[in-house]
Amino acid sequence: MLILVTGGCGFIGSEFIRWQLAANADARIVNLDKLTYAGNPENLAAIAGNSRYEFQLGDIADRSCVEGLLACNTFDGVVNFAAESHVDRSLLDSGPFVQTNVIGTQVLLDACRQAGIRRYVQVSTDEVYGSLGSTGKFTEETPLAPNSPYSASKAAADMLVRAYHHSFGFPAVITRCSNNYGPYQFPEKLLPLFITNLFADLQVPVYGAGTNVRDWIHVTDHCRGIDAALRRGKPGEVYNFGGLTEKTNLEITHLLLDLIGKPHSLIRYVADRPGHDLRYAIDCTKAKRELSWQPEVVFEQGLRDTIEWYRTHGDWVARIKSGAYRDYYQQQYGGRLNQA
Ligand code: NAD
Ligand code: TDX
Repeated sequence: MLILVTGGCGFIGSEFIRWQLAANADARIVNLDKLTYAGNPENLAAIAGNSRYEFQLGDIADRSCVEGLLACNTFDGVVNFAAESHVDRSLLDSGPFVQTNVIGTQVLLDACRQAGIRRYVQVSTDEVYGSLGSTGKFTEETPLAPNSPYSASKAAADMLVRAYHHSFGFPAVITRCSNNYGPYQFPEKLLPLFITNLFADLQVPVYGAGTNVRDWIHVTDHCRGIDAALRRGKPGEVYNFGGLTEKTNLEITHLLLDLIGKPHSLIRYVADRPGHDLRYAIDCTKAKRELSWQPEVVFEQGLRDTIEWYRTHGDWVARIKSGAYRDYYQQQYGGRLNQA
């Protein structure tokens, strides 16, 4: 199976590629990535020489690039991970979010439709549903009510995917997942930011009172779900994935402090995120019933393993923080970075 993965140098996309190549001997992958600040080719260093893997530098919003790639290959499926993914950045400047998450998805959909792609997965998020109160869970029928520019751009992309299926019969499925954790996550998101700060004896900034609730899922469970949706998903359908692990941000923070062995005085309460969604929780009955999928990683063990990964990959974190992975890329790909 030849799969076009977009955004494969990011956190979840790189896990999907590593996992796919290891789990499926017939899988071959082309990874189209623009290498934004979040795209790190070092995440795929372990498989860079694999004959079943190919990297292509490019932007999903660049029509000629995407059409050219689809003309040169006969893909059995496309998985669109490429996105601006950080809510706080979207509050500072929503422009890149609309450009990649909305325009990029539209360009990709058009090109895939023209090329006759037969399986397309749009990797979306539970944040498109908005915020829950203290009870209830998001189902695939929950109306979309995105609250941040990030989630609004993801919801717009979902609506385009839905419309391409409805209008043209384009064989797309949408997956909506809760908060991922695991290795290789860019250290701006809650878990890797707090873990790496604590290793350096720095304070951890808890937004507001820390009472907001997120559902946490290990990135490998998410990737197994995406693979199931790619291979067994029904065109036009939406599938929710979650980790069945709801925690307040303060619970997560205390857990990290205790597991890493640092004093609770390192907690620093800071101004709340504007429009901060209170609670996310996922009902993934449909994925269980129709895709035979369920989360497998136990949160406490997954968190311990993730902390250990960051402990043993201090050089990876240091290179990200210094921007040095761009030098690595220049060495690997002969300076084509400037074309991005
Ligand atoms: P990430 O920020 O770690 O990686 C994004 C990747 O996309 C990077 O490699 C980046 O270079 C690439 N990219 C960005 N713009 C591009 C463009 N225009 N063309 C080609 N490549 C581009 O993101 P992530 O956390 O791995 O998330 C991947 C996907 O999963 C996103 O669509 C996100 O919305 C979704 N998602 C994430 C989570 C989560 O908890 N992180 C949860 C649910 C859904
Ligand atoms: O410094 C922080 N302090 C803090 O209290 C950061 C970075 C976050 N938080 C809070 C905000 C959220 O309630 O922690 C929670 C998690 O924040 P993020 O890691 O930024 O994730 P979130 O905003 O929940 O969005 C994530 O999950 C859904 C991903 O970034 C999205 O890409 C995904 O779609």
